[in-house]
Amino acid sequence: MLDLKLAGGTLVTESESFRADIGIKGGKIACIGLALPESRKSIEAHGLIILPGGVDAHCHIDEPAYGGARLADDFRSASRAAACGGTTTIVPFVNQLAGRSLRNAVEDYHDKARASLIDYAFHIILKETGLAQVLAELPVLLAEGYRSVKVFMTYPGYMMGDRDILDVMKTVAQGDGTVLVHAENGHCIHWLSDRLEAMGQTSLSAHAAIAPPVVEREATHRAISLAQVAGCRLLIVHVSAGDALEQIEWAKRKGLDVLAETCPQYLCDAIQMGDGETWEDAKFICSPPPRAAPDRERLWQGIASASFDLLSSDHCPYRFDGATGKKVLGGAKPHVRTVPPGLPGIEVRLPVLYEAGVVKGRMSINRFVALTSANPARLYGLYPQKGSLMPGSDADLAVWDMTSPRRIAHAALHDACDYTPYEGMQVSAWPVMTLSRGDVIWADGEVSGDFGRGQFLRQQAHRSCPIDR
Ligand code: DUC
Ligand code: ZN
Ligand code: ZN
Repeated sequence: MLDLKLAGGTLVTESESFRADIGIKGGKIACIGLALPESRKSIEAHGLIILPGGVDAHCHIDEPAYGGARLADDFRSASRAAACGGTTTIVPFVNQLAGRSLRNAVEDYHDKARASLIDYAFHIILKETGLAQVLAELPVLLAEGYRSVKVFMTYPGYMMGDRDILDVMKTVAQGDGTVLVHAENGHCIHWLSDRLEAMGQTSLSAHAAIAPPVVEREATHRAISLAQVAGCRLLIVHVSAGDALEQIEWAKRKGLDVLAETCPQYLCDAIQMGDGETWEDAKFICSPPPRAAPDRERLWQGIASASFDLLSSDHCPYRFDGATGKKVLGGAKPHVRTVPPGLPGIEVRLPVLYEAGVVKGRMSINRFVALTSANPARLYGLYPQKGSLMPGSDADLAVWDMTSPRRIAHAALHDACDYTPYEGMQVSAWPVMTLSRGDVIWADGEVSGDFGRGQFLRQQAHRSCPIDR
């Protein structure tokens, strides 16, 4: 006897789309087919499309304040918003804390994550100091399933030199992990920023000029070279520019172990600031900066040619109003140096990418599943527990109504931020029901399920989940 049956829907995986019922037992997918055993409960899914729940492998939740700015979301609100947008697994970031052990930071973050509605794994973000202790602690943490470590090539307090990055890469490689790199050359950014400021160019429109594609391209190539020297698997996160993508394609052609991620804000025409003079434009400030149409088109080509391995939200929700978000340092007009970079996007990631990608004919729905669910699960060692509709996988499902167009409005979203940069964007489809390990947690516009039901996921060594290139 099954616990639950979803009957009459069309199932979509990364490789095919077909009509079948899904049987669920003990939180797992028990069977798929057309003549399933009896079930205690049944959900009618006729006319609906069933995808593996989304895996959002890049989101910032309840991290320490940076420059006085605080993220709006804790695990409760972020996991709620994720679920309402069809995402069933999140991978946010533990931050190394000054003067504390990494173990301590991981334990703190576990305490915060106990409020989650959905399952989660953790990446670790490193700072520029305390490396000796980090290198001593990492091997055990990697073996325990914290197998992805992010380093920065920019930002005061975070910007690591090449030698330190090499040490981190070697240690992570020895623990079968992946190094994530924020690839922007901080020296160039600070130098350009000083020069533009001296010329009086401090409006938000200067952001793109302070961090132009060459700054991303150079850092991307350097990160690739460092990873090659250290023999480490590398993932370049939030790629925004065609020139950076070219370096990644070069590395992939050489057979290097290099993976790449981009995000909706680098692909969608909707992400366009005005002249940079008003606070409204702060809603579009993230790093790297969103580029113009030719770069967006180049990234779409990279998606078509499988140069990108995953699509994540980089949800980084600073509130627009109030003193702890985008306006943390205030002022009558925004100043490019003082607006914290980051956009909210955990709930809209899937509908926005479905619209801009599948509806616009730039990728198949199966490729959409691969990039937003199966691949992130694979490359972070969570597959096939997550990202899959196979019997034995967790019954994490997103049930989509492809015939329910709507305009995105922050008022209808479920995060704790106070705006969406996609306000007013028309989308054709939305996940109308989300199941996590067989529990319905979002349906008919209502969130259900207990906060705190989410479980921590240890990342397996990526060699056990090879990614199809
Ligand atoms: N990098 C991120 O990954 N997210 C937000 C800001 C940043 O610089
Ligand atoms: Zn980053
Ligand atoms: Zn990020």
